[in-house]
Amino acid sequence: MAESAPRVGVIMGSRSDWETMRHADETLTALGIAHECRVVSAHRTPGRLFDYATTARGRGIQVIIAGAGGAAHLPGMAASMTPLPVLGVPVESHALKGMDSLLSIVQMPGGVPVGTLAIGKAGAINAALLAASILALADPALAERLDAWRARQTEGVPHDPV
Ligand code: RP5
Repeated sequence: MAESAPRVGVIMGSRSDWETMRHADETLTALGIAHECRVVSAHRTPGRLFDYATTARGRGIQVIIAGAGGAAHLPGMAASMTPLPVLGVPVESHALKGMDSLLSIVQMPGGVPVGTLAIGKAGAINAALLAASILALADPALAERLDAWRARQTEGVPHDPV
């Protein structure tokens, strides 16, 4: 089930985003999807962002998950430099609870899409699941693993509240 070359690139603006973005990493791992995780800051390492976004497709990356907080330009700038689907995760900021991150990521101009997820952990998990859904369109084995993951989730919901 394990894959080798990364198909999903998980990038984040800072190590401080890892506590959120590790949930994308863990979900991709649970689904057996080869991926890589990198710190790439739109503001502090613009050259690294350029290199990452412009070479991702050629390296075999098929979906990019980008998480950032505050003035969260990473997903949009990545999307501006690659035709790959980019899924944006707004990281919860201290000052504005992630509303700044959300609005920075979601309000893209027509022509450069970013699929924006929920703020925080739920967004990171769902970005990984959405990446899995995209890849599963052309990967029947992954589609089966995703179906099984969803079935386990459904079975794990208790009937009783306590
Ligand atoms: C953004 O600024 C990062 O994505 C992070 O969410 C936020 C704060 O970064 P640090 O100051 O914690 O490195 O670029």
